[in-house]
Amino acid sequence: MSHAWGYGTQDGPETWAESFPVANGPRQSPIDIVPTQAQHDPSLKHLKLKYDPATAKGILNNGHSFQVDFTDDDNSSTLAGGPVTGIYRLRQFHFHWGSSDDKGSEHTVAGTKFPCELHLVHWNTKYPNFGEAASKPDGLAVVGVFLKGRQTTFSNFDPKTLLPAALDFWTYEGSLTTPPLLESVTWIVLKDQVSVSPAQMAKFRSLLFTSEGEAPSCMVDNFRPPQPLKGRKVRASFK
Ligand code: B30
Ligand code: ZN
Repeated sequence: MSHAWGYGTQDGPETWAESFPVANGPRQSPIDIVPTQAQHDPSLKHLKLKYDPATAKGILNNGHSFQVDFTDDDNSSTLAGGPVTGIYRLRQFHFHWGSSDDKGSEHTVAGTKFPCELHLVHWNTKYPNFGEAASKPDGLAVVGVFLKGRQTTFSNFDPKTLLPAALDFWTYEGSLTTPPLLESVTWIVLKDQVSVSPAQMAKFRSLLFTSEGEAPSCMVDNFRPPQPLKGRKVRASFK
């Protein structure tokens, strides 16, 4: 599918507010996470992620990333615990990455950028479907995982294989990081990074933003930079 927005100079993050004024809203994402400013919250539950690889439907280049979609008509693949109440169903996961290893993540940690960031997107089952949930303040929960290039194997589509061993996280109230930038996301950003091989990063960077017949443009630097915190508190699940 194609969009009126993108990541270029003419249609990139600096221009999104013209069509999506919430771009300047009170709870926009991503943010720079400053660990020394985050407050450990002992009341945060441990994060429960249950993923059934059989629910993976297919893979799609959506013109701004690639995403893997999941069937979400039952609770086969879910997120619970952490900062959220109730059960959230996995809808899709996708990535944001850079043209080189010195950038690419959306969230940053004390200013540090990572080469890639995975987003596992879930919706609150107190709403009837993803579309309804996407406009509610507690409608979505996205788990963010930083990826760095390292010699390793990057196996299959079981989302669990995309996660670090420990699930220590930071959490804050934010938004979608692409238009429509809806302020409906409880962000759960994992502290530990996952390694991907340089060959895998090269494959990400060889995807195209463009459709057939257009002048090819590599899909790189598809990230929004950190947005103002505007008084929000970031909580940490760990000391
Ligand atoms: S993110 O995790 O904050 N980067 C959406 C979900 C998660 C994030 C950003 C956006 C989302 O659901 N957007 C609306 C649906 N999209 C999805 C698509 O298939 O391709 C349509 C759209 O934007 O208008 Cu692109
Ligand atoms: Zn994303």
